[in-house]
Amino acid sequence: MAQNDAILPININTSRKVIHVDMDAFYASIEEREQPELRKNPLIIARDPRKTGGKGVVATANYLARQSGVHSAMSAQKALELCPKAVFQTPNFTLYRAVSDQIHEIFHEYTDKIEPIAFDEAYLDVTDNKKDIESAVEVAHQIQSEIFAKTKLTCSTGISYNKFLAKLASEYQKPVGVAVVLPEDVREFLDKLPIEKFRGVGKKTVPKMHELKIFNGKDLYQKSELYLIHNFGRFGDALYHHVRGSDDRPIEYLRERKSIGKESTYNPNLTTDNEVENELSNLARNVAIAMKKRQKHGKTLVLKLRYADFETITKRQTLTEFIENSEEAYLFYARQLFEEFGDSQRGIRLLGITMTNLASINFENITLPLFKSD
Ligand code: DCP
Ligand code: MG
Repeated sequence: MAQNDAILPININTSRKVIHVDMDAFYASIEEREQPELRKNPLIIARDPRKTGGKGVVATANYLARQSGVHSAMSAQKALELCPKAVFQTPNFTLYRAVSDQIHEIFHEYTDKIEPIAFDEAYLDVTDNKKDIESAVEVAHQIQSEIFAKTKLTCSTGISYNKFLAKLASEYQKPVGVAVVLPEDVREFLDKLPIEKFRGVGKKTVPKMHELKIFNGKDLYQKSELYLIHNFGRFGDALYHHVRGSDDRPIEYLRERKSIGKESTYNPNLTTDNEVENELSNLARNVAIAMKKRQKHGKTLVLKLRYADFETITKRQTLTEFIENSEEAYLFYARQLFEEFGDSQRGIRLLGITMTNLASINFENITLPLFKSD
């Protein structure tokens, strides 16, 4: 097929700032942190094949074990043959999940636009970040330092203007790497990249690439869009764009709720403290249910009330600790605010309780139950 099909200009959006974070030898590093004596040995995270009759696969291995050729997804038996001196450690997913939550909390200090890929890996869109840091490289440095300070674990970060390049960058200098791919460096960076490093080019595609004499980014770049579509279908089109440094996939983040609340209007108006107490209790219960559903707790409770004459006031109570996530605790603080600022005799047409200053509940910041245990 001809190589000189009409070249359609492609628009490359370089305005975003994307960081890809990937923890180094994640499970293995956590186990080494917990048991420092493991560090001297090749360490394989898998059930010991000598105890399972040879079953099981390797989740990951520390860098020492990797020197013997051990890698993720290999059978544990094969890993043992390659590295007989290795220590085998059964994975502890509860612990890894908790560390993952911890690093996500750090990400959230910078942006809520987080797309998790695995326990230890995420894309962050820091174009507009919460700390107003102009440089994405600076954000990446800060995240890396903070992760290390809080977890004693290292990660690698890649920074660029899209996901495809950011991920390649994070792999570029692993471990403990920070690599940036700027628009002006894309050509040089991708030209020399082996074809198997391109996203989606796996074991099955590599032989076909080689058949077509495509060994690296430079070879790929020479091929026309039609040629690549002809040979690889839709994936060929993606490759055509990627090798030009174009990738418009957004960071697919879950929108985090900034607050969780419930309100009700009353007709006729509430006119006694008893009625108010009952309604606050209903609202507190519903807020507690909604908070539990989203696995959140918060430090601020906001009481809203609207009087018969439509005057509306909101009053808040902020604690230094997370407020216990229960109907009793919410009712306690809402009642306190009402006693201080409310007046049932004026007639109340609306009440609301909202929790803000939210965080995800994890093992580190869980509040001890002061009101009751359930
Ligand atoms: N994992 C797994 N099975 C796989 C691949 C990975 O159970 N086939 C787990 C173990 C890893 C974690 O996911 O620790 C993260 O995967 P990575 O591919 O990021 O590997 P590592 O973090 O272990 O090493 P690297 O330093 O190469 O990122
Ligand atoms: Mg990793």
